[in-house]
Amino acid sequence: MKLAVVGATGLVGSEILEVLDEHNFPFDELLLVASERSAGKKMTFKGKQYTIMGLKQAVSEKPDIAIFSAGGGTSLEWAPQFAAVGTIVIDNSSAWRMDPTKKLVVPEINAKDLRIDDRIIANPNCSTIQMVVALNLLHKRYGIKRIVVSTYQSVTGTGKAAVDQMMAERNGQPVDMVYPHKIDMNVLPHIDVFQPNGYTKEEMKMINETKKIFGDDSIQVTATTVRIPTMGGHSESVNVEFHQDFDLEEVKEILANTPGVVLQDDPANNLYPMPLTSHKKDEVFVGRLRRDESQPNTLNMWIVADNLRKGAATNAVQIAEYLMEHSMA
Ligand code: A2P
Ligand code: 11C
Repeated sequence: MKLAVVGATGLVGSEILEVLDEHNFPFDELLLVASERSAGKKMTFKGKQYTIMGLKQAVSEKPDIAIFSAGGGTSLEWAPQFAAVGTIVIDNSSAWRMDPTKKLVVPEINAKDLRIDDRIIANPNCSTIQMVVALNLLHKRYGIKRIVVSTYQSVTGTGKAAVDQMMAERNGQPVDMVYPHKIDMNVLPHIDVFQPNGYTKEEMKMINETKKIFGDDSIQVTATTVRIPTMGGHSESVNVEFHQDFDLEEVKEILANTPGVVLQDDPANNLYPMPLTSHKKDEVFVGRLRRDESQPNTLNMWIVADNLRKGAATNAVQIAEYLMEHSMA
């Protein structure tokens, strides 16, 4: 089993390596791949030194699986070249997600749709993943009619340069601006680029990807995505209207039994999900469960996950694990 991590030097790439290590992922050979700028440099993983290679060399090595996290442009150009030599690409970028010929996979929900000849598999956007994981079994039980989501997203979602901007602002150091405004002590209602309809691309990803993952275009979704000066994970306020009415105690029971979800809902003891307590965890944390008293069949919930973990690295590694467990790679 030959595994390539493309974008190994980046924020998501290094998280992938951590998750592979924690999960004891069974590979025989590991290829660490980055841009030609990094090719030839050394990196250590599990006490072993690796020489970083460029994409051309990595393709010639014909890995069984390549987990890509090196931006959409790199994926568009290189994923088909890996696929052509028989590699299964698990892609973290947005490049292939809405391509009708590609699966958009959250293992807990739709890994069963994967087929032996899928060569490029898309990993959804982080803010989408944590929301659909939390809603998965509730959707099966009550049927989602409409979702209204507002996010509070970590600067780690933008990459290392954004973390550097926030910390430089906080420490009074010279700042290289990544965002159009200061991020520390601020809140930006702006993630990714604005679209002609006034929504941002991040908001449209939440809308379109949710429908594709659940395989249900009738689900109505509206989103406001917001960047906040935190690092541990993304938080979401989700208002969800179901077709059928629910019992709050049953909702809690369903969530407690939903794969990948940890219920943290004990307001009397100040227990609710937070980025600080979700950091470096693979699970999605759910709390603040309340009936929306302004409208029938409607639930308010608060969902937090480490965007670099379940939102990116963990989900991609879980797809690779599924492929191995089902002898598809
Ligand atoms: P490199 O370190 O050589 O630039 P982040 O989002 O945290 O900035 O990380 C981006 C990751 O994608 C890095 O590992 C980076 O490698 C890699 N990358 C960026 N552009 C390319 C490219 N054209 N080809 C291969 N890897 C790339
Ligand atoms: C953010 N969700 O937090 C973005 C990062 O489509 O994979 C991931 C972008 C993507 O800024």
